[in-house]
Amino acid sequence: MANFENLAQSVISGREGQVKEQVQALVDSGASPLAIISEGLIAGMNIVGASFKKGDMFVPEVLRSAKAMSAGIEMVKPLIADKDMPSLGTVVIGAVQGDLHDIGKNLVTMMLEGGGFKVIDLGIDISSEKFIVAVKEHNAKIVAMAALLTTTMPAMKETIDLLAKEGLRDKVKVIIGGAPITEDFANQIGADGYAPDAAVAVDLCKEWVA
Ligand code: B1M
Repeated sequence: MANFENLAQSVISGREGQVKEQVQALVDSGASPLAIISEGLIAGMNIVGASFKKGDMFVPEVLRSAKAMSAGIEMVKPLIADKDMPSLGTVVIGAVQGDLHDIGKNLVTMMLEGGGFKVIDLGIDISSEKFIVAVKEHNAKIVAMAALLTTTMPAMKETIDLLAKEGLRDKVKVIIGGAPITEDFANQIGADGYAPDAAVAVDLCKEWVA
């Protein structure tokens, strides 16, 4: 029988087909779409985040869980008015200008969505100007930048400087990450935070909106 706990468990196991069946059964039984998301899909993903942080789950498993969770969310989304979708706020994310690596960024995106954020994923090779336009357009609370190359790290500072120039710096928090990024570098360029992995990124963003 489908219940929220079983659904959360299927997300944790990354069983997309099972997630879809259970979501459908819950919808058919009259369960609230919002409860399906928060008590089933997101609840499962929160456990995945915690296990990943402890080193009990690894990147491929997390990606599988995130994909299963997203498939479930896509099924219930049409049943919920946009304004009622649970959201902790909007995060604008992208790989900075010159950087084409997106596996880690995609993982962070999925984990943030699983954590209850609305995420605008701008993609790769994103200029400072594009980040600014997106922050304004989506009234974002958080800007999340990823860089995997030492040569693209300076683009993070350029975006932070442009946020300040546009009078937006006090309105958004900036989180940065990616393999070559360190806490020291984040401090040096004036970011609000750094996360070594996707689970810590979600925790930090949640702290900021609490
Ligand atoms: Co590239 N590459 N690559 N590459 N690549 C690295 C990064 C490199 C370290 C490999 C090496 O030489 N050992 C090296 C960089 C060296 C340096 O700058 N010091 C490198 C290079 C040199 C290059 C090219 C220049 C190669 C060339 O063409 N000569 C070129 C550059 C392209 C460009 O970006 N302009 C290039 C190209 C590519 C591919 C296209 C082939 C491919 C990318 C495919 C894709 O992303 N769709 C690729 C890959 C796959 C890698 C490696 C092997 C793996 C990266 C990865 O996806 N890791 C990488 C070597 C390595 O890192 N071991 C390498 C898995 C991923 C889950 O980890 O992204 O670190 P990661 O994400 C982590 C954390 O960092 C964190 O969370 C994740 C875990 O939870 N995190 C964040 C990531 N983003 C975050 C954002 C946050 C918070 C946390 O908040 C916003």
